[in-house]
Amino acid sequence: TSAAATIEEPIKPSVEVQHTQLLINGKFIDAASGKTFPTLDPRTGEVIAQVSEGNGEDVDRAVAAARKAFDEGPWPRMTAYERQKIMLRAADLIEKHNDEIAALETWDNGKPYEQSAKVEVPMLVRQIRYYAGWADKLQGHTIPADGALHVQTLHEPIGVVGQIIPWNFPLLMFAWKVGPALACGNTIVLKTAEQTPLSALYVANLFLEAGLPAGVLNIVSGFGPTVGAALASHMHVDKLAFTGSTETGKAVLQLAAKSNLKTVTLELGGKSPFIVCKDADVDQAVELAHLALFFNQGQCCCAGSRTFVHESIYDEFVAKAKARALSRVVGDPFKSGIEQGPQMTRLYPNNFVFDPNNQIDSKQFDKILGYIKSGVENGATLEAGGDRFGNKGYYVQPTVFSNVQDNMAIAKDEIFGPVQSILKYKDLDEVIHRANNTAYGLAAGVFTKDIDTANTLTRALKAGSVWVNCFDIFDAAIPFGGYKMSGQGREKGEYSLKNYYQVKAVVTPLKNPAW
Ligand code: TXE
Repeated sequence: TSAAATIEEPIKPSVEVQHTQLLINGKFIDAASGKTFPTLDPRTGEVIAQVSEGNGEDVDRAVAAARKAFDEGPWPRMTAYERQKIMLRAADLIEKHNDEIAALETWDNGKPYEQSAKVEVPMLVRQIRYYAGWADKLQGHTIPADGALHVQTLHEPIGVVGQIIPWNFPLLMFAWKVGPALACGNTIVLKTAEQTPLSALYVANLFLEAGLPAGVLNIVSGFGPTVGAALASHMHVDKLAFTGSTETGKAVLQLAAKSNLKTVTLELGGKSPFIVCKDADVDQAVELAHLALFFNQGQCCCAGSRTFVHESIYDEFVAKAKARALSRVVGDPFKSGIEQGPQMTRLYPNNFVFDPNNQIDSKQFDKILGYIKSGVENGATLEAGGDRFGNKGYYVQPTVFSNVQDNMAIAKDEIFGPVQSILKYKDLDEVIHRANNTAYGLAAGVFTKDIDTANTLTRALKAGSVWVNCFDIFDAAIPFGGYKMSGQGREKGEYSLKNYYQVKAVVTPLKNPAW
């Protein structure tokens, strides 16, 4: 890969954009203001479609619809089996439209089409089926309390759930949020990221086709300070689930506290360590560390963005990591065999007038290039990459730094791009201390053949997920979430359901305690 490489004419996606309006009360409708915003193709910065731009009034309308669908039913009062059947039908429809949905996702987000089509849409289907499976297995307990009492717990849905999702995995974030909320019988108002509004609208329409009653799933596209903040501070939203930056996570938590104390779950940023031990097979470790960082253009909250390598294999590792980054295939994500597409682009949120020459806010792209510059200035060794890729769109060369020190910005901040920082360590206690010396705690990777080393590290690392000799395993049943400032609560798996039901204790005196 080189800076001089040119990106060819973009391949035309084989899908038409069908849904661009807000989804409120079972109908696709214009925003109250009539306003729209463009969503961009990160390959070129060109407009894919104009999408209805919601505001506080639309949030009110959507919350009212969700409120009605919850308070008057039928959704929370349907049998669990009925809810399950609707979710399973939706999963079947999503599976049937796999390729269109994948094309939409890649067009809007820039991730490789093969990743969308073979991994992410199938994972969306798997998630919905997984949660459908839970719908009829949620049950309370009977509790042996002191006294002549019959005590039981009912697990009841919380009510109207507000959900705010980011742009890096639009469909998977949709699945992680909507799946457990629906299984537990809640109704939803979801805000997609302004960068990637398209795929969720398409999939939501399939839920309607599958028989989801009106008002159960509402989608309000738009910007954070308007739609997102309105949801977080809404008095009739009972619970909020958010995935995004730590900074915005703090803001929504405050809005929730200042309004109606809705419960909040947060999945935030990270700076996850990937620790390569001295006994590791270097070739395997290089490949896994490469994937841990570069997957999805480096735009993963759990990216293994601090690669700690034992000093005895450091030089060999760096040389091989460099070679692997140089061989990473960057290009049009619709092309077969592409490993890395463009970075996400973003728009100005407020009163912006679209002009392709000067209004694109290439925030992610500029942020990444800024961090690369800081790495060089701070004295890290640039082994590979270091600049944009090509002369069009928002592609970044796979970049590798060695001799990275803990206090450098590239080792401390979430870059959210294809920039690997390789750090050297001497012994286990030292690397445990350094790996944990961060405000984040989302994930960690451990690469070793030694069971004792693995056991020590898995217990010592302060992170919500520790992957041993693997990384980025996102099975529907495995919980995911952050320690420290990486979040609150867990998504996926049985643990996620706790976010979406509340427990009612029912106490009844026994008339005849003898029985
Ligand atoms: O995040 P935001 P951005 C990190 C990553 C990235 C950085 C900035 O480092 O470079 O955050 O990305 C909505 N009230 N992650 O700016 O703003 C917003 O519209 C309510 C990590 O995209 O947090 C979008 O729907 N909502 C991450 C969502 O929040 C608001 C994924 C996320 O956007 C709001 C994304 C407000 N005031 C970025 N402001 C991860 N954990 O995976 C914005 N939003």
